[in-house]
Amino acid sequence: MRIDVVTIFPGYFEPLRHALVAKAVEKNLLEVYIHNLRQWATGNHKSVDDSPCGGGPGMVMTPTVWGPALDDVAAGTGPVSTACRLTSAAPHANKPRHDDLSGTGFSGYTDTAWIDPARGEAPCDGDKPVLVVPTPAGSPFTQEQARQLAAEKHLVFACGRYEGIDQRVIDEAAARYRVREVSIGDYVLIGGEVAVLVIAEAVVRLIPGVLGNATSHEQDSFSDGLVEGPCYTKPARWRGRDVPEVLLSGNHALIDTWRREQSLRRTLSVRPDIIDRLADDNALSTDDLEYLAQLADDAEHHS
Ligand code: 6GU
Repeated sequence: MRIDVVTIFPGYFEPLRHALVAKAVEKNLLEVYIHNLRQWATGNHKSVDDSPCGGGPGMVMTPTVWGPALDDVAAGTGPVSTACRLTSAAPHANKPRHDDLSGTGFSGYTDTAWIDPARGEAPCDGDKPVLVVPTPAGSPFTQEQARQLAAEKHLVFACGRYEGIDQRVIDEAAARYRVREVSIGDYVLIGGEVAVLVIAEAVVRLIPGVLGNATSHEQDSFSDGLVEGPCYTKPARWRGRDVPEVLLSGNHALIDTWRREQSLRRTLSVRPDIIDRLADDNALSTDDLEYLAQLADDAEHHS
């Protein structure tokens, strides 16, 4: 996968040179390029914003800078043609590793183009890169979207600051990109940079080969719609608290049932909306429903 990020604060993306994303870069599963939007600014002050049409507070990022920037990122032209790849901060990072997947038959992401017919996209649009525009006015970013983005070959992130980017930039970019305006939650950040770090981490960990254990994200929160229950490690007793006995029983059928129940219990407690939705979609088993009914019963007897 290739990721391009356009921002007026390239320094925000230093964390990508560490930990998991850096691992993906080291394993040649990922290339990351960070571009300073000001490279496309003209005029003495290299300004990237202007006052909002119709009045109001703050500033709006101007289409005359964003337009050429996104053209160059899509085409690999201009400053993009000579941009430096982000490198891992780890020593020896650019030497091949014993677990390097290149040449092991992993053949890229061509078969899973994510098309959104609701946006008037046609199947041939699958060749276009996905332009992710983080904004509190976007549709909610979910684990399902992370999975879809992880199957893409080329993601471009456009970080807005101030009140946002002139909407014509986003509308017009649909000629060269599949555009996704996404929000990471119901609160307002100062700019899109931190949201891009969040989205990039959620996506990169799902690229095949990035996580050590191929099945470890099959058990993630949200992979089956529920949040995960609690987890434990040794020692079996710590400060007078015991690891739940079932986890030490070696009975994997019992353990699976217990984990499912813990997951249901925690989801009901922190995200009752998820339980309601899964029930409406008939996505809960008879066992699940029985356990939830039992929880409701217990709650009744305690009140
Ligand atoms: Cl994606 N961007 C900004 N600027 N603020 C946000 C957001 C994104 N998601 C929630 N708040």
